This record gives sequence, structure tokens and C-alpha cells, in this order.
Amino acid sequence: MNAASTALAAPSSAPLAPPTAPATDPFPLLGNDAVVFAVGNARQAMHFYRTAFGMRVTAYRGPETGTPETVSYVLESKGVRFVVTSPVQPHTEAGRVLAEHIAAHGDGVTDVALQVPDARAAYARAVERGAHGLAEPYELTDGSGTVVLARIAAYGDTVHTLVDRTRYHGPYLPGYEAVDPGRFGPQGEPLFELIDHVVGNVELGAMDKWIEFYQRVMGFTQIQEFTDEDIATELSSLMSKALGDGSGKVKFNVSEPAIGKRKSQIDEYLEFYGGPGVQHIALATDDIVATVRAMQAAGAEFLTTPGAYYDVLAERIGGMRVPVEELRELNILADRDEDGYLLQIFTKPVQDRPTVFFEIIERRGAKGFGRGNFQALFEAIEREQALRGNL
Ligand code: TYF
Ligand code: FE
Repeated sequence: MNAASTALAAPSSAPLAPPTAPATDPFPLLGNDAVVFAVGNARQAMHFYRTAFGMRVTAYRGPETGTPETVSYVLESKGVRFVVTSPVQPHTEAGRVLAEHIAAHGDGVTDVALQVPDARAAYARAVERGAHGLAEPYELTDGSGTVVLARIAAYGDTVHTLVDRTRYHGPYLPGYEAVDPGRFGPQGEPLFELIDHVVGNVELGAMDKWIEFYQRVMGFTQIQEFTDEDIATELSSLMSKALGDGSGKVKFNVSEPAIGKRKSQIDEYLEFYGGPGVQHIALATDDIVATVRAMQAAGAEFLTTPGAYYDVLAERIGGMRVPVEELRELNILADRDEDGYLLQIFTKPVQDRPTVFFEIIERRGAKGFGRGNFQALFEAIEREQALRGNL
């Protein structure tokens, strides 16, 4: 090897800044790491996300792998990772934390974990900017490498674990074992590409505080705002603001109830969840028709939309890649903004309490969240609220 090629080769072995995290970003994020659900029965929740959401079980930790206190299944669909976890021994420290979360909230999201290039730097920055630190940076190591983790508080009992997995190549975290792909039966093609956004519900008057939190602590900027004027006051009224990180990979929305003639859907959530928490997780797909068909066939339940919505849809939004009749058949909503259009649909709550639900979204350029669908969407949510006697 001559001197010139040595000189050329040298920089490639030097540590490279992650391409999506420019040095100017004070809180660089590499993306969502995982959404962790604390549930009463992780084995059954795993089967739900495996069958109804077509997700693949990739890793496991529990009594058989040296963790007698708790059990966790990791599910994946391309860039989407969920972890469902339950206490096995609720009187141990690790079991108690989970058991208390479930007692307070029912099944719900405990952790919206974020992937960072440097968990120590991220934690230091967050705490310096006013985040409540829950766990100082710590390392976990096994034969597949080392992960550095730290944890800060978010709204309610929700947390953000900051995960640096750049020196790790195991299936999830040290202590987890990979699961044989056929272990729980045959699996089809993945239905989701990535997590599009995560929405939290907070109490009346607390939205701006949490919007400012993400701006100050994580350097997020506001993308969109819905006020109670966007949303007819007879309908279950809310205010909502959306934020994005510098890379565009992480989007968080925060909603609070607004005073209307009827009980806000946010109030219903807060009552049944026992306080603030994650309300919905939007999962992006490249083919919403195929995704919704597969989910529906597997038993996932979606909100429905009256036919009148589709009678004027072609007029409202032309030039979509999916025929309006197919959207009508599947109850898929459509909206257009300056940048393009989007297709979206909402599941019913995925547990008995009217709390956490999912959105499936296909973006064709649009960067918003479906403002034009609020009327139809909130009427659909109200029909469900009325059936539950909560309107
Ligand atoms: O994330 C959004 O903004 C949309 C619309 O309670 C939405 O998915 C907002 C609030 C809500 C339900 C849907
Ligand atoms: Fe959404």
C-alpha cells in the first residue's frame, strides 16, 4: 500500500458523525428506539401485535433467560419496535414498578425510548435544560457489545429512555435473547415502515408547558397547531400542537382538552388512564390499503366514516393514487396540504379502557397531521364515546 492510499484510508476509520445528526444540533437524535408498553399479560399482548399488527417477535427476556422478576417480548416491523412487558414477581423492585404502572393506568405506554449517538451527552444536556432525571447514564454489556442508557421523565408517568446502541449488535438490549423467527408461527410481510409520530394527552392548561419542554430540552420546533377553533366546539374539543426534531425523524404531539358542549375525548382518556400519557402512536406505511386489509382480516378494529365523507372526497382531494371507492370500503381518510396529501385511519382503543389507540398513515408528501379530517374523525370518536356512555 503506498502513502497516498494510506492517507486516503485513514479518515474512514475515524469516528464519523451520524449523517442525520449535524454537529450543530444540541440534542441529536437518531430516531425512535422503541415504544415500551407495560401490560397485564405480555404473552397475550405479544400475540395481539403479532397477529393483528403483523409484527415479528425478535427478542425475549424473562425467567428462562435469567430475569425472574419481569417478562418482555420485543416486536418489530421494519423501523418500528415495540416492547411489551409484564411483572412476573410484582413484589420485587423491577416487578413493582411495572405493577404500579398497570394498577394506575391499565395497559399503557411507559417509555417512548429515543436513540441517541451519545446518551451521556444527551442526559447531561437534558437535565441542564430542566428535564427531571430518572436514571443517570449506565452501561449494559453482554457478548454483543455495550449499550449506554439514561432516563428522563416526560408527561405523567411516561419516560424517555435515551439509548446509545452504536456499540451494540445484539437483538435488542443486553440480557435479551433472539427469538427463532418461526417460534410463534408463520409470519407475513411487515406492515409498517416506521413510527411517524407519538401523541401525548395532558391536563387542561398543561399543553404549552410540555411543548416548551420539548423545545427547551430537545431543541424541537413546532410543526403544526390545532386550536379549539379548528375543531367545532360541539365536537369533543381539544387543542393540539406538533413538534419535530432537527432530523425530521421524531415527531411528538401534545394535546389537552378544550371546553366544548360535550366531554372532550381528551378528558375521557385522562379519566380512564388516570392522568397524562401516550394517546396514540402513528405507524407509517407505504401501502395503507394493503396494511389495513391485512390488519382487518386479522381482527384489528378501525373507526368508521360515514359515506357522505366519500361523496365529496374526490372534489376535496383529487389526484390520489388510491381510488376513492377503495378508501370508502376501508374507511380510510384523506387530507391535502401545501406539500402533498396523506391517507390515515385510526384503530379503536386496543384495550378495554378508552385510552391507547393507533393511527396508520401513508404520507404522499404531506407534512401535516390531517387537519381536514378533524370533523369526520372527531364525529367518529364521539360515536364511540357515546356507545361507552362517556359523552
Ligand atoms: O396526531 C394528530 O394530530 C392526528 C389527529 O385526539 C388527532 O392524528 C389528534 C388528536 C386526537 C386524535 C387524532
Ligand atoms: Fe396522529
